[in-house]
Amino acid sequence: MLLVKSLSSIKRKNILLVTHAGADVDAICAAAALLFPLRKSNKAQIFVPNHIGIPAKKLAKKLEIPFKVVKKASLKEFDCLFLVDFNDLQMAGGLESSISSFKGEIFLVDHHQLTRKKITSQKNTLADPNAVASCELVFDWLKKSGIKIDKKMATCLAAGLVTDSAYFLVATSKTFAIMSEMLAKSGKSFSGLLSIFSVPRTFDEKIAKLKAAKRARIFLVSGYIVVTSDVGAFESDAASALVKIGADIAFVGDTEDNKLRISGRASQQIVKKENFGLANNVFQKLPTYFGGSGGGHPGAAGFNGKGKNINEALQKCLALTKQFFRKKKGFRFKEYT
Ligand SMILES: [Mn+2]
Repeated sequence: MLLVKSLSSIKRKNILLVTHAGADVDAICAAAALLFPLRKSNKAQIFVPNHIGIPAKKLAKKLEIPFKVVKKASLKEFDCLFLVDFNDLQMAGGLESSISSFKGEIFLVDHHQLTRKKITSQKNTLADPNAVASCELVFDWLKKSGIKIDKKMATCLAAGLVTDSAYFLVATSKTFAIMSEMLAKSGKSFSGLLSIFSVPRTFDEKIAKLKAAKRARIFLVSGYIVVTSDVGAFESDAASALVKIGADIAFVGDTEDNKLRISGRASQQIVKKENFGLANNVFQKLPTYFGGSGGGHPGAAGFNGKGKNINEALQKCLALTKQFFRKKKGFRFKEYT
């Protein structure tokens, strides 16, 4: 089933593992679960481009996962790269150009929707958009390579599964099977595992979510509620919050210094029942209009581009959503004011 090369055949190399910019728990954990075994017969380290998310940073500190946050770096000293939890080079932030000019071997492990531009060969790619987390794929890769998963690696894999499945909202039976095995191996209780990366909501996050709700524009698209809003920070948390309180799809964005940023979230119901995907149907199309890059998953996606007018960009998200539903029976549209 897995065609990718065995990890145990990689020896005496100088390896760099790279997460996506702003690494989340799944990204840093997938990288760590590869780092520890690879380090036994190679030199290996982790680079996180640009910045690291707060829960991921807390977890890395607690589990003593070594990593370096880098804005830019020459990668010439490395024999091979492992790109973890992304397949779009623009998600590599400041390392984008040094990765694209890298001459050595590149491996890729990821579960985001695949972009058309391939970074490396098929035989070095372990990518599956149906996997709940990159940690799920790393688990398969370790097993296939006959590598023993120790306590710390198990803790990492379990943490990545919990966070990227949105606490099992999008889990499959496989997620639970791996979770059960990893949690047992970690020697932790479930709440003990959560405490490794949970951070209390900050004041700013709470205000951002409430402001997003206050500024929301509410639309009816066929039978579904689509909400757009703008807020200066925590866009993705705000979009999740809007879905929690009733939206089927939420687009939340911000613009600053001619830079556009939009986060989208969609309910599992709309994803499953309508086969709607934020990455495919909306976010991967935004670069045509505003440059930059967009992608992610059916239920969670993001976009970074250029522009001063956030309303125009949010309206484009709405228009693309309408375009999807217009092809279906019983199309209706109105705004609730
Ligand atoms: Mn992930």
